[in-house]
Amino acid sequence: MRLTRYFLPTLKETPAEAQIVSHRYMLRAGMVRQASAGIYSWLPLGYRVLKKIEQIVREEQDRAGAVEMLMPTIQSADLWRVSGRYDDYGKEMLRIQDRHGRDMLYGPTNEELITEIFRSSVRSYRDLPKNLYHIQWKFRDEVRPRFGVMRGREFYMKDAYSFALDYPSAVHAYNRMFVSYLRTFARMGLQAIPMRAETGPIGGDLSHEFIILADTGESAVYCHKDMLAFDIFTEDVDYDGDLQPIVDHWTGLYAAADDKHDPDACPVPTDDLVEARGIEVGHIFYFGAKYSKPMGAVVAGPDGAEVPVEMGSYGIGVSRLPAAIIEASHDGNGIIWPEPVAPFRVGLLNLRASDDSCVSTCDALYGTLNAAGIECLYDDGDDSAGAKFARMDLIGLPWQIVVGPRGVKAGTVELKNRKTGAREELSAESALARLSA
Ligand code: 5CA
Repeated sequence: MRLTRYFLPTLKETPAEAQIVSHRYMLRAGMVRQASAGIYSWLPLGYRVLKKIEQIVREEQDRAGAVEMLMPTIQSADLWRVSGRYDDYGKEMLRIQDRHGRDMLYGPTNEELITEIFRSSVRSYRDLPKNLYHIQWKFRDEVRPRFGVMRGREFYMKDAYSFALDYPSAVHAYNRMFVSYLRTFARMGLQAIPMRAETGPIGGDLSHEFIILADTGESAVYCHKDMLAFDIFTEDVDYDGDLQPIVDHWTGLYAAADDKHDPDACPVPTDDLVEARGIEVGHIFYFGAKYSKPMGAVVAGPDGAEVPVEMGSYGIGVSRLPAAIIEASHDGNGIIWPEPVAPFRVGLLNLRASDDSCVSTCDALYGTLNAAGIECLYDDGDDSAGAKFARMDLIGLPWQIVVGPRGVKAGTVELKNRKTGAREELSAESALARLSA
């Protein structure tokens, strides 16, 4: 992509309303724009990151055996009256009336709708287990939307819903999502710590939040200090096999979110307890028959008797993740994207757009990068070198190839690694070989 054709409205000034670094950088790097309180437009650069994150989430859900579908954003209030949550959900739910005076709502989550879909189509235990997910916009009229997309009112969530015949197979479904979350966040370069958590309006008694430690995190969290030394989980897993040992390993040490932490009953000695702040990037729930029972989602078991299905739900804050990743990976000059979620892998900088030899070197490199499928943002404009360096550092692409008149004469370009800051003078061919490796 040529920068002169792109839409990258970066800001020099730090926006006054942004209190945390991810919000500042997302605004300054031209990733998002606020449309109204807690509601954002995703500009091209931010949208590329969102799509990359969404795709990683999708691949790991599919790998774990979940099946993708799409439910609407607007739901009828009727189903929510059956589950009892129409009143329980309170002011966070955005209620709407259509022209016929029917009560509708903008879905804050989808337990009711998916249970209804399941109920109307599945009758026998032979069709179980199932896990259905979608990635869709949600709306919660948060009292305090803040920190940009971190706590929005409209936000993008992956929500999966599992259906099982009995408790053991419901736990297996839960474990599948637990393990797939470890892999999902690891692929984004994040160390997510599973922590025992309250279930709030979703319900149930077994629940884990997946937390990224960050000073700016909204949640106070507590865990045994040895959890911080756990290796990021990248193993291949057999999702049909016994996942309990993996879950036991990750839940064996104390880790709890604020609402589950009781200082008087904490089993960890003070010296071993880490008190920190964290960002909740995912939350999984097992809630048995909380929805299936009132909504009549039953199947005939092996003995012919009807039983309500055992359910769980599993959320990932897809639109929160770009901000969480920035909180975990930045420096004073800007964002440092981990490669798998970077909007482009390479930034190509022509330091002298008026110099024919710089232009031809850059154009050739750009062509080769495109042909090799290496995503490249080519700064082909005529800003000063300083402005180009600052912008590239701000938007945080993992690699920069810098082409200037002196290097072109000597037959070299500069390859810079954004994360380490390491720079190397080398031929254009060697730079390409390095990126293709
Ligand atoms: N139905 C369940 C699981 S599908 C559910 O809604 N869970 S949740 O309420 O915990 O939300 C799932 C994830 O969405 C959270 O872990 C968080 O990462 C993200 N999320 C929740 N509220 C917001 C918000 N206001 N802004 C951005 N992300 C949010």
